[in-house]
This record gives sequence, C-alpha cells and structure tokens, in this order.
Amino acid sequence: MDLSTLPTLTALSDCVTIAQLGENKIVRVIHPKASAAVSLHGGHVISFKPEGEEDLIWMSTEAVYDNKTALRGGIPICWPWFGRIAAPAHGFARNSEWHLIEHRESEYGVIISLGLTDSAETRNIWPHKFALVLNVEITEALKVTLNITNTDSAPWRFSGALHTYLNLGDIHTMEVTGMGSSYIDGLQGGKVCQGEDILTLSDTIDRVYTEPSDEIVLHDQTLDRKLSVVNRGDNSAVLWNPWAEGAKSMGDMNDNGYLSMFCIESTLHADSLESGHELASGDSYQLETVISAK
Ligand code: TA6
Repeated sequence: MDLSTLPTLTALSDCVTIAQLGENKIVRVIHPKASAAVSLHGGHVISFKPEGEEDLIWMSTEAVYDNKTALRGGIPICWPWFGRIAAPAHGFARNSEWHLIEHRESEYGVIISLGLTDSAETRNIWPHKFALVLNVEITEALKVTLNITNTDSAPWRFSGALHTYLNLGDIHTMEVTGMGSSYIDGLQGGKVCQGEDILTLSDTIDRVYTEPSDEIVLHDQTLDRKLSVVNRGDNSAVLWNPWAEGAKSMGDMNDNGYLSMFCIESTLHADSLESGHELASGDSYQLETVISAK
C-alpha cells in the first residue's frame, strides 16, 4: 500500500498525520526509520515498512474500508475472546471505533496510543466494564502492546489475540521455526497433535501451538529475509493460512491472496468464555507482539 497517496485530513506533526482510506480514518506515520498505518476502526495496524524493506504486514487487496467491516489482513485485535466461542467471531474490538490518545516521536521512531472503553454497545454484547490501550511502537521493529484493564467492580474472564498477517514472497518457499511441536488442530476438531520442528506448507493450516519458543521465525526464501515474531503475555501461537479454497470462500480476500500471507498470532487461547484468563477488578494484563525483519 502506498501510504503517501492517501489524502491528509489533519497533520499532527511532520511524521504523523490522520489520513482517509475509504471511510476509515488512518493514523499514518512516515518517519526516517519506518512508515506505518493504523486504522482507528478496529485499532488495526495495516502497514509497517522499516526503511528499505517491503511491508512486513499483509493486507488484502479486497479489504473493505467502510468503517464497519473488520479488515482482512493487518493485525486484527481479537478481544475479549479469540475465535468463535461467542459472537461476533474474535470479539468486538476489531469492529469498534478506537480513539487516538497520543503520539510521541523521537529520532528512533514513533509511538501511537489508541484507546477503547466499554459503551452501551459493547456491554450489550459482553456485560463488563474495561479499558484498552493499544500502544503501537514504530521503530526499526514494530511492537504492538494491548493493555487490558478491568475497570468493573467484579472480576471477568477473557481471551484474545494479536492476529498478525505477515507479508511474504511465496507460501511454497516459506519455512517456519520456533512454533514448537505440540498443537491443537482446528482442522481435526481440536485433536492434540505433535508436529515437526520446521513447518512448510502445501495445504491449509489452522493450529494452536501450545509450547512456542520465545521467538518464532518465518524464513522467506523468495523475498530473501527472515521475519522474527516475539510474543509476550500469550499462552500459545496460532498459525493459519486458508489456502486456495479458503481464500475463494472469503469475499474480502483475493483468490491468490493466500500465496503471500501467513498468520502468526500472539494468542491467549481459551476453549470457552468461562475458561478464559481471570482479571480481578482494577488489575491489568498485557498481550504483545514484536515483529522485525532480519
Ligand atoms: O486465527 C485463525 C482463525 O481463527 C481461523 O480459524 C480463521 O477463521 C481466521 O482466524 C480468520 O477469522 P475471521 O473471523 O477473520 O474470518
């Protein structure tokens, strides 16, 4: 995506502007170290390009920027649950309008902070009070931290994910290491399986890896680079690619889209709302992912 062509609505500094993309408002960062873009709808990172690199983040060419639809690609914020254990799928955060709290910049890069708190609309879906702050740190690496605070008077439970779509040259020439070997297979009804230490793909995959290493590495032979993913606050890494049939079945993914994307997700996984992570009143939790090119 060429960020520089998006019309500017407001200039916040030399590096940070609010721009328009379809109906969505985008916080656009163009800094000597990296450029990036974050949609206020969804609190959704849609681009991260360190200087001299191709985008590390994949966005679907068919993504719908109508300020209503969850965006296909980027880093969807799945919260207060991951998956289809309740409706809407992956929670409501990726479909909510976030607000810009602040932006800070230095010679090393820019930090954008967005916020989302409960409203009548969110309490109608999930009856709890909360405050989310999303810090997006744009330097030579991209650090995305979701700060979750229980502002209610009683504890509640949650799960979630930073559902990153990585951009790659060709899925057939990709190898992934560091995800561990134990996984729950979403394509086999949640069967617990043991896999290889190196993952290559020739078909769809939808797995929850339950013992990932500190660093997961995607080796992209076509673009001749390695993408490093370091997650914190997670209990698993979800790896997903819909392959050709899955891509065809999605209205917002072009038929060949699956060839150039792979999801490595920082996930706090739970099988149900009831078995999610408990957060006491007044307490906070952080879910994080750090992505860089080597
Ligand atoms: O994270 C993997 C997954 O849960 C898959 O099962 C797949 O459906 C994907 O997310 C995309 O979900 P979405 O609701 O965005 O279509």
